[in-house]
Amino acid sequence: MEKLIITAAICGAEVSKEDNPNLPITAQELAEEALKAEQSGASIIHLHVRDRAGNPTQDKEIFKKAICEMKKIGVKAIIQPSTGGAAGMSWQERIQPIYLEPEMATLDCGTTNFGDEIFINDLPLMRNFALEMKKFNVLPELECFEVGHIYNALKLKKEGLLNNHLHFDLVLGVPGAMPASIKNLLFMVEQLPKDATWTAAGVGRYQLELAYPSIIMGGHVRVGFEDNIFYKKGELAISNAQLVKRVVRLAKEYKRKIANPNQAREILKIE
Ligand code: KMH
Ligand code: ZN
Repeated sequence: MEKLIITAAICGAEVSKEDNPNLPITAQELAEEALKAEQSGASIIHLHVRDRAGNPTQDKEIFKKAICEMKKIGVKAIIQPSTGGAAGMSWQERIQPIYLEPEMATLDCGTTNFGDEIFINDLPLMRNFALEMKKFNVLPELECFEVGHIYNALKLKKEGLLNNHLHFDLVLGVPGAMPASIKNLLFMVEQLPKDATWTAAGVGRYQLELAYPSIIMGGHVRVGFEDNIFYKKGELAISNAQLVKRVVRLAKEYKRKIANPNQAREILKIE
């Protein structure tokens, strides 16, 4: 089995310091959190950023500041900005980090209910994002919140809008979207092309529950405050690194080795 890529989704757009005071917000906090997550075993940092008030933003300059700070303190992990931002943002706002030419970025593969909101990703938006990512040589992580989203991604591939390697993130457990269960994960994995790679991201307590089957099935794992702020029931996580370390321990039990950032690049065929 190939080495395990652990993604740390360190901040997200929906969680606040009131929910978990350990949430990183400023460029410096994000950088320190990313470095600790990487030192604990993460090889991808999925990145959202916040404005001065702590609200989600897709401002290119704020992304730039956080990424520069990360590089400055020695983060070697793949930095993967979000192009999802927060529900309700315009596509023009969301697309901004692509123009920093990161190695990777998310590409959300379909419209979905997102709690009380609607997260809009129609095909014209997806085509536009895919085209821009192709132009700037950014590897998309194909975010699928529903099984039909996989087929939207495959449609983009058929239309020639995606690079050769396909990497999916199967996000299960968002309220209003595909519930998190091993059966649903397996069903989604069965729809993927054989040569694709995939990560599972379970929301809330399902973060841990989906980590086990992903490790065994040869997938990869995403953890972090974006999807889950607890270490266990009633106990807030103290850091993203704490959540990463638990996955490393699990992988060890299953004899699955952990990919370092360059090994993750190899697996994802990032040049
Ligand atoms: N915040 C969600 C509405 C992504 O990063 O691409 C979208 C999201 C997905 O987080
Ligand atoms: Zn995200």
